[in-house]
Amino acid sequence: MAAVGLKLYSYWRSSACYRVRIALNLKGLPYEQVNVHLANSEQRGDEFGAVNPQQLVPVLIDGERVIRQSQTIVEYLDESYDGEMKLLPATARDRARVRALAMIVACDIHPLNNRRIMQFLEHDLGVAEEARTRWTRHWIEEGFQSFEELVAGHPSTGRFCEGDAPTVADICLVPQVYNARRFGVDMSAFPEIERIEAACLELNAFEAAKPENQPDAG
Ligand SMILES: N[C@@H](CCC(=O)N[C@@H](CS)C(=O)NCC(=O)O)C(=O)O
Repeated sequence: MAAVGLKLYSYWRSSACYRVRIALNLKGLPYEQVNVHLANSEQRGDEFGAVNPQQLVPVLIDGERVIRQSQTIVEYLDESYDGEMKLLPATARDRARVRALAMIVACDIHPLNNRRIMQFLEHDLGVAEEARTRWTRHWIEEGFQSFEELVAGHPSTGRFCEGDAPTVADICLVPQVYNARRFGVDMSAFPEIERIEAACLELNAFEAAKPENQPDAG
């Protein structure tokens, strides 16, 4: 199916949006980007609230369809469009491994550290900056330790998390490494993750999706 008029509600620094941008690029799908400025609370306004009552980016518009949740969007794109490559492997067994890796990031790391959680810790619970940074690093490091163990030396790991083509595992991993660096996590403790990240960033699809390469970066 040819893509007509894909539109992504996005914020440059959001790692969930970063995942979707990588997926769109890997699939070779052109899209229009609508910037939702999270730091200016645009996600809480009526306009965006009508698009996503959860007040979260990303949201993908595909014609009449509104698709929410980054993992759902990535799988929707993969299932709907042939594109240049498949983002999930061909067998159920390999898909299970890839999805489990992706979920370490999407379910067990990112939700503990995203913006609204950090703001609640700060404004509602009065947690000081040093403790908030410790919290963020702790959950990233704990998740990355398991991720590292599951990819280092595993026979299915290749140039990327699974074999020699990028999958949803890499799509989740690279934005989380970006966040880890932002919060001062010592990435030398995770050499296999760093190796895979470097392999991904050699691809233009990952490079072009980087936060600093977005039109709303600032
Ligand atoms: N599970 C959601 C998480 C989305 C999410 O947390 N988005 C963040 C940016 S990464 C957001 O929009 N935050 C708004 C806020 O903090 O107010 C997904 O994967 O799409």
